[in-house]
Amino acid sequence: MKNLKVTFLSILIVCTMILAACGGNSNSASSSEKGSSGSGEGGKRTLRVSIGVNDKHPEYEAAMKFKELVEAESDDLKVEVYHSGQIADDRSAIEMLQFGSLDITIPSTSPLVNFVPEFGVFDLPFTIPNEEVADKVLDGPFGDKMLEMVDDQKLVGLAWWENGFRNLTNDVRPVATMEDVKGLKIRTMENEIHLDAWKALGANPTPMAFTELFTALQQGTIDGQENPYPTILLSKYPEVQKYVSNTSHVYTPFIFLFSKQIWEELSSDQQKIVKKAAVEAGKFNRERNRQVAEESLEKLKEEMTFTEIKEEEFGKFQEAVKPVIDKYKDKIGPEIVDQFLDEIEKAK
Ligand code: TK8
Repeated sequence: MKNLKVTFLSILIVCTMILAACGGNSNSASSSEKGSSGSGEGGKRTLRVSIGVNDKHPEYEAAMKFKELVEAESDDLKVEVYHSGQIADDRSAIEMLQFGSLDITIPSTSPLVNFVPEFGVFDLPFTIPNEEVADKVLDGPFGDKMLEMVDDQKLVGLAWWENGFRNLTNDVRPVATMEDVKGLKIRTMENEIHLDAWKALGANPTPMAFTELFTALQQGTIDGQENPYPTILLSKYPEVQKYVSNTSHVYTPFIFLFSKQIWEELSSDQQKIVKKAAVEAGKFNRERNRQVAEESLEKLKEEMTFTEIKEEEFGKFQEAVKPVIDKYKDKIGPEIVDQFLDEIEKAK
């Protein structure tokens, strides 16, 4: 009996060693056949893209555009798009890229703060005033610098896509003033700046992955949430929320991330094709997202009670969150925050 156990164990060890030698861990992102030259071996490969929003969302449309552009340019690269967090929520998807068990994810920048604190600059409320300014800041030197900043985290930042301006919905009361926000149990992304901002506005915020949000709204474990109009409409929040207000309290970019480990296995031609497609699909995404945001607001006004927040009330919201901006300036990096605010002023 003992001999049998020893034989079995030695077979097991040998198998593991063989597997390790050919680097084939079962959940490696994409199958590859070694071949062409470049910065990596290149060869045939299927790139898996993970996004959290569903297949009705403009981000999904753009991910399919990315697939189309890559497959048109390359015979070796195939792209598979997984929506609705089928593979993972934003934060877990970023971790999978770091391990090389997923190729691409295009999350909101807010969960990325848990990996690169400087990205908190995009969570400072009431900073970017409109989409034109957002484009100038993201497509300028500041945007390039922030894309490079993920490098230390085994990630490659390739392009800026758009989630958009976030607006509050809830199921308790219309929100026209800060007074109306008091005590509302609001879900925020997993991001301490958002948590502190909503605390400063008098709400009772709780962090949660996007994949859990609809169920939490449905079960009433939370009163409300905040997202751009396309996400509110296309995730069917009018079915579980009565009130929506144009708080537009922060602009959230989507960032196109690639696993560094896998990136370095691509040939330089393949890297060029993927980069070009990510940027082009990003432009398509922003345009399309703005169109859908306008259409979504019109539909939301029919399906929910829409409350317009008055100019003077916005001033009170901005005043209330100022201490949050001061509090996180050091954590994010004063130089980064100053450059960001300068770029915004220049772009206005
Ligand atoms: C989707 C999320 C979503 C974000 C959120 O994965 O979590 O509320 O706005 O778009 O990134």
